[in-house]
Amino acid sequence: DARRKLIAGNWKMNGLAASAPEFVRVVGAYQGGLKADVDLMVFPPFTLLTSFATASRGAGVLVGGQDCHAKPAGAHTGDVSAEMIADAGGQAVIVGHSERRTDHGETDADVRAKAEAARRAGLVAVICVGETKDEREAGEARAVVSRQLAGSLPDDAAAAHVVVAYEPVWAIGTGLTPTAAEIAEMHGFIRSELAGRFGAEAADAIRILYGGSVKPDNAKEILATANVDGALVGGASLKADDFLAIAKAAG
Ligand code: G2H
Repeated sequence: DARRKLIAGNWKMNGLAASAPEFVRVVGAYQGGLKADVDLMVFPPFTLLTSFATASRGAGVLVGGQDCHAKPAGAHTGDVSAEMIADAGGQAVIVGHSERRTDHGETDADVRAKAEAARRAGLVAVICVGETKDEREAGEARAVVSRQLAGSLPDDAAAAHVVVAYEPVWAIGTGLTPTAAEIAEMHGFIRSELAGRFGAEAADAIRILYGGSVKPDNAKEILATANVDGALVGGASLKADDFLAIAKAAG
C-alpha cells in the first residue's frame, strides 16, 4: 500500500548524555541503507532533544518530543511548547500517551489541543489511544477507542501531520500483546472511524501504529498485520540493536 512503514522509539524518562551513542548507531545504520522504505523516529527526553536533533541532521531519522503544551509560550513552569520542540530541531511530538493521560490527568480535549499546537508549530503529532484491561474485559475497547479518537483528533487531521498510535494500556511495558487478530480488528476499526470522519481517501493515507511491548521477536508478525503501518516502541527502543531489528522487521 501507499503508506510507508514508521518505526518510532519512545524513550520515556530514560537516557542520559552517555546514551547518545545508541542513537548515533541508529542514525548510522539508517544512513547505511537499513531500509529505504521505512521511516524512523526517536523521541528522547527533552534534555537530549537538541543533541539527538544535531546527530540526526540530514540523515532522515526524525526526532521529537514526548509531549507538548498547547500554548506557544507563557507562564507554565516545567512545560515545553511545540514551538520549542521545533526550535530544538524536532519534527514530531507524541501527544496523549496513556502515561500522560494517567500520570497527568490529560483529557481528550487536552490531547486535541496539543495536537493542534503541533500542527501550528509544523510538527507531526503522534496521537495515542487505547483501552485499559478492565475496559477490554468489559467489551468496551471499541467504544473507548472511538471516543478517544473523536475527542483527541483535530478536525483537520491528515496524513502529513497526524499519525495515530493504538496502544492498549494493558500491553504497555507488560510483555503482554494482543493477538494479531485482535490488533487487526482494532486497527481496521480505527481506519473505519477515520474514514467516517475524514473521508476514505484521507483515512487511507493516515498511518496507524501499534504500541505496547513490541520486541524484535514479535515485531514481524505485528508489522505484517493488516492496517498496522508501524510501531511505537518503548523499552525495546533503548537498545540500538533491538530497535534496528524491529525496523528491519518492517520491510
Ligand atoms: C507503550 C510503548 C511505547 P513499551 O507505551 O510507547 O512502550 O514498548 O515499553 O510497552
